[in-house]
Amino acid sequence: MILIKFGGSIITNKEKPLSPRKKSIDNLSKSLKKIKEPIIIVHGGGSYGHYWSVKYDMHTKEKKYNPRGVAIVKNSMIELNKMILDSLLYFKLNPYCLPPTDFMSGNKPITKKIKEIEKIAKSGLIPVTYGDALWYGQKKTFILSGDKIMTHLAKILKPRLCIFALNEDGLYSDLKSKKLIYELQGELPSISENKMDVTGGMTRKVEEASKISKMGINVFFVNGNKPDRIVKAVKNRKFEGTLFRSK
Ligand code: IP8
Repeated sequence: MILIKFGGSIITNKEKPLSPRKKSIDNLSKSLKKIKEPIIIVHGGGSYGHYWSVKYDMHTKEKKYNPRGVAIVKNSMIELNKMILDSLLYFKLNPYCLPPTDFMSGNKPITKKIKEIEKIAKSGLIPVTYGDALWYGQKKTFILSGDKIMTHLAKILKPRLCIFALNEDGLYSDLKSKKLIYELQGELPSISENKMDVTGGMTRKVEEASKISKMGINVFFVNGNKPDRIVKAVKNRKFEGTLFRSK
């Protein structure tokens, strides 16, 4: 089984609020058609969830309860999710929408529910979930990142490979020269940040990838604008991106 995260910057234009990148979404869907193994998709918030989280100031003060913000972030994620589902359906794939409330109780994953996701994936459906604003008791909410979902799912389901589709070729050792890091094991590179990203951007991704690779699972950062690279990695032909080799 393969876990794939569609990063927010690949499915939306992060520079412009509420702007989907429909062509990129379609290209990703089309290439997934070539993967015969069961897959689970997680997607990020991009200029939908992150935009509203910033607008409603939900990213700074963890303790401030903002029901209006929660409602609006959730609604925007459903809107973005619907575009992904529509695209997968158009390319004759069978997505099965799973809002994270289906397998999370507040900020805790529900093991039994997550195990069910594997069964769904193996039954010919493609579970699709996403980062979201979640309620977790009394007047508390938090933004659950799709990257964190990847770690929760990987820990319980032990997929063969985790893929993060980014808007870059992978991780660069130097941003100016864009020198790609082909392989990492253990050591974490330093990362530059994107301000719109309320859940921690590339730093968070690298942290989660490193946690997953320590579970004995290979993690691959790949350019989602070149979805054939995803297919090649799944088919073990070539890793054209950054591979966090499992430990
Ligand atoms: O883009 C965050 O998910 P991410 C989703 O995977 C929201 O970090 C609602 C901002």
